[in-house]
Amino acid sequence: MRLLWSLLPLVPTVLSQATNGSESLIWGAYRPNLYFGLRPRIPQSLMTGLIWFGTQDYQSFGKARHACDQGDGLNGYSWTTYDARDGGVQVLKDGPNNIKVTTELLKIPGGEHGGSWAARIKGEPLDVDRPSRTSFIFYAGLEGLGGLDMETDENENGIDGEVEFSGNSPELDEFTIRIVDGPDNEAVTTGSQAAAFADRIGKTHFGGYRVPAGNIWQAKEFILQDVLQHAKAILPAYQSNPGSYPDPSYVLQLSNDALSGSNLFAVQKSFDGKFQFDVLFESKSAKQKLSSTVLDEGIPALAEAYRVRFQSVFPVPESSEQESLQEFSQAITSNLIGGVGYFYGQSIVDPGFSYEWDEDDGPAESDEEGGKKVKKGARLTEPRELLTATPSRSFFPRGFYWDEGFHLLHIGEWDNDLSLEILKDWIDLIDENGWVGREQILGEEARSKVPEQFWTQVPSFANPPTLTMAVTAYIRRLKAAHGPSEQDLGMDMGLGGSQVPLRAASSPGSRYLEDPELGLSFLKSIYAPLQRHYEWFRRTQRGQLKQYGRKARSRTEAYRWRGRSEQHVLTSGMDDYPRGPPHAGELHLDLISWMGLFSRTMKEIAEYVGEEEDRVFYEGIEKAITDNIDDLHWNEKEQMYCDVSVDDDDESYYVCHRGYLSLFPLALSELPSDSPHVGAILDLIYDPKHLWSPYGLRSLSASHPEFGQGENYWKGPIWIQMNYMTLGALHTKYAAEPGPYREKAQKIYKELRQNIVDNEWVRTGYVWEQYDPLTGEGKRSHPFTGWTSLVTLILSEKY
Ligand code: 6A9
Repeated sequence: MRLLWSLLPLVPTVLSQATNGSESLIWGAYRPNLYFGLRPRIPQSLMTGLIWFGTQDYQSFGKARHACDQGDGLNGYSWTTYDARDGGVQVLKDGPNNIKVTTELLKIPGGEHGGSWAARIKGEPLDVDRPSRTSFIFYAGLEGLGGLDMETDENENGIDGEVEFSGNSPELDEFTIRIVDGPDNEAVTTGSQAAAFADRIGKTHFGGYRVPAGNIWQAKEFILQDVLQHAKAILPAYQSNPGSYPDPSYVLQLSNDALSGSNLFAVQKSFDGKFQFDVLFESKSAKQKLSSTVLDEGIPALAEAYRVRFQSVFPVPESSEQESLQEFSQAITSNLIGGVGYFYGQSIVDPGFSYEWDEDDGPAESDEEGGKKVKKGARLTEPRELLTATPSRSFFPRGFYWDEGFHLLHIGEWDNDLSLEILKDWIDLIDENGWVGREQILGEEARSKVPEQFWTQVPSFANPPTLTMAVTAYIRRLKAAHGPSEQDLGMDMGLGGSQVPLRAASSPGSRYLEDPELGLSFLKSIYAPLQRHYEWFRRTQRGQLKQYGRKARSRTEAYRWRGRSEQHVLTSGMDDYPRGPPHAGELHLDLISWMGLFSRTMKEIAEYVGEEEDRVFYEGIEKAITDNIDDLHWNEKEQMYCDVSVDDDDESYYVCHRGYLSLFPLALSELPSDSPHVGAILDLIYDPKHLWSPYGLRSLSASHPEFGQGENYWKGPIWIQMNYMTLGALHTKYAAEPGPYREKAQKIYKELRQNIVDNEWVRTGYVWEQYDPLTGEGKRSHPFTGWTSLVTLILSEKY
């Protein structure tokens, strides 16, 4: 989308970095837990945010908006356009305050310190026949070294016109922030006691605070406290006659006082009806003077360029609904990328924790006896940084390991190099033993969104290894861009010659796709940590084979999730999916299948980086795994794949629960197309008594006694990632390769894809964590963009 800048006469044509380098990723909406929060990808630096409340009454102040919260009762909020390099547009419908808020961000490259940006915050009543009175506070706070100062003349009544701050920090260098009003803002002027407050009406109010290091993320508390103090100073005078209380917009104001040495500043504007104001951040070394015109012209150009490119990267099949599907697809993609956050801070680990059945030989020995070299007890780690997508901006605004593999498949199609930057950060989290925590709760702000009992991560617990899917997807794109064309390979797809669409076309300006040498050195740089990670899985999640007699062809490949409890296998990602009782001898079908995928992807990576010996090694393990999936996990009587375990008499037995677990060997393309087991799984998939619903595949068979029972998290509800995996396997393998089940696979593929697309939530744009297996309605956390954003890939058939 670099072409955008050629459309803008205002912006110098010689831009320092018109590439997809990491320089263009320094600024972003990297506080996705907030409705609108910009920060740079720098550990301690400038943090900005937006707070607003209604002034139609006093109560609405108690519901001031800042961090995304389902309890705020917004009628939806999502980026509708968002590109990490250029910026985007977000629409927030605040029904309770009768205001539709739009936040726009335009990133403007230039200079040596991450560039400049311009943000516009505007609003209009949702219902023009009802009042819409609001107050908006924009804040900027500086953490770490440097300074921030207000340059504007002010007095105790506030500020007229533009507000300017200047600041500096080691990484951002010198910058200014200006806050500029739109043309037609109106303040409330007619409320009760207007005359008494005339001097302050229509002014911009402000506050400056000295906030201790590491506490800027709590800006809302400091700022609203100031408003409250101000209100408390005014209101007692009216207490004798509550009917005489001033209009809230005259009272709920910042104090217009900034302590010297403040590192957090807030600027407040109050409106009656429609409004607009801009925040212009100028990086001094870019030598550009921004004005509101840059937004007037830049945002429509960005939105149009985005729309056009979106249609070519993620085409939606032709139908009468093509346009609305396109809009949905564009919004979930934008919100996924607009939901990328930058996190920095310490996390909590407990290396000594384990359940009694986690150990192969009974409970772990304690330190004192010298058996285990780990120290028990939770402790803080060194601070770590992470750029990552987030599943849900309100509920889960942080990184989740197995979610991220799917997010990266999607992001990589839009912005290859962004997906590699994120991947690299995750790979840097792989510790010296090869472990990565499932949930990345880095720093106090992230921790504030998590109940304490979930804070601690355990370095012997895993999560499905999905990150390498992002690596092999990148290798595919590289090959498409530089390898022999499909035509050369004698695979002309009937598209009329050489114009086979290359995936590389989806990431214009991608340095890592354009330069195969750079690509190769990137892959080589992540290869060793990936190997360490792989070995960690094979070592720590190994299952015992001794009770399984001579059944297994491979004597090494069997796996078991560590860290399960009686009720949950959180590590598997399918938290309450039915399993057998915990036992050191149980073997998990999903984990051995994931290890098959991990081995296959490592094989492909080894091949690409030219590690022939390793390639042969991974291929061998992959084969041993597929052998053992059949030998250990196939139950001929039930005609399904199952977990297995060991009873009190040391006899092995099957643990069979029809549902997502049964699909794994197929969903991860581990069965040959002509295996009769493919036929059995397809029957299970297509049976409405079991997994088939008009809304997608259910996690548990509708005929299972536990269907819909208990927590009912993974006991029936429809999850989009499992549907995506199954569709992918059908599309790329079982419906594509000749074989006895091909036709059935094609039919199921077509109908399942249609069922997903036909869902009501696709039409309304309200996306949820999961969907009801009987009605298709959204369930649990909302909005929840991760998982469901895969619908973009399903629509455009990118697997
Ligand atoms: C609980 C409660 C505000 C559960 O999407 C992230 C994960 C998935 O990886 C997993 O497969 N979700 C799925 O079963 C959400 C996990 C939330 C755990 C933390 C904290 C906070 O409530």
